[in-house]
Amino acid sequence: HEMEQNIEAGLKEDWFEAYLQPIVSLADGRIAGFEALMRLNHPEKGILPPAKIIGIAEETGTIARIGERVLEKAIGHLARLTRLEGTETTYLAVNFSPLQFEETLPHKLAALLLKHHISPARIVIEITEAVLMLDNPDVHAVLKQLSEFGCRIALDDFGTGYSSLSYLNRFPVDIVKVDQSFTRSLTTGTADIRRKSRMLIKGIRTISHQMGCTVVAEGIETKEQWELLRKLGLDFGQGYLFSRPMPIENMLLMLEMES
Ligand code: G
Ligand code: G
Ligand code: NA
Repeated sequence: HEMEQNIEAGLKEDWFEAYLQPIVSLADGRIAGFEALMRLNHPEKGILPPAKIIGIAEETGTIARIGERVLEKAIGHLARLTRLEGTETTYLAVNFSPLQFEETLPHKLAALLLKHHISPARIVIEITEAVLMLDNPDVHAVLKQLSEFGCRIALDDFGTGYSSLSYLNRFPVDIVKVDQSFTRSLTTGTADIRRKSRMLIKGIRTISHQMGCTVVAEGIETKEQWELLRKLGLDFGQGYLFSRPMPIENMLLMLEMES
């Protein structure tokens, strides 16, 4: 399989990168954190489609090695951003596949954080329902350990799964990420669809806040969406309106120009 060969070569030749996308406070647009997004940058073929790579890597089991590589890069990037900003207020969110919750993960993460002098409180572990649906006691134990270590847990793509709500009281979730389809339906489709979307988002926000979670909106592409989500009481947001995911060098340049 061609993609499997690309993945193996990428691991061997160090072509995997962690792009960064800012997560902003909806109140004032200021950067609160960054989400790391995996990219496989092939020297001849360019950036290969991440969703496809992750799908294949989850089937073949290489996702654990890829995840570790991306985590390493992303934490290195956070250390560079911290040196530029001179503060330790921003956080780093990293996506994790179900197969990455091995017993050794907390220890490996702790070692990386120590090496880069980063507090665990600045790390957000992004998982989807797929991780929780496994209902695997070992996975739960690792999540609990990470949470006790001081990392926060974010539930990604919220509202699109089978039983999103039921996970909020059974797992140590700190952050709810409202799927980008909700953001899109706020400003597209009939007036009735848009009104119902506002009600759904408001409901998710109320439940999440009552459970002590902060709420992040995904896929914000227009000022109108930003304004609506802010009025609906969501805390943070990310999307092309603020910035596309970009390599660390571009992010450093952008932040330097803004300061
Ligand atoms: O950034 P982009 O939209 O291309 O990402 C496509 C999908 O891949 C998204 O669902 C995203 O959550 C997932 N993804 C991106 N980076 C990682 C990663 O490092 N690990 C895992 N498991 N998934 C990732
Ligand atoms: O599943 P997750 O939420 O991690 O997916 C993030 C994906 O969404 C990434 O592939 C990222 O590139 C993409 N993304 C980020 N911002 C936007 C946006 O404003 N619009 C769209 N369509 N995709 C976005
Ligand atoms: Na994510």
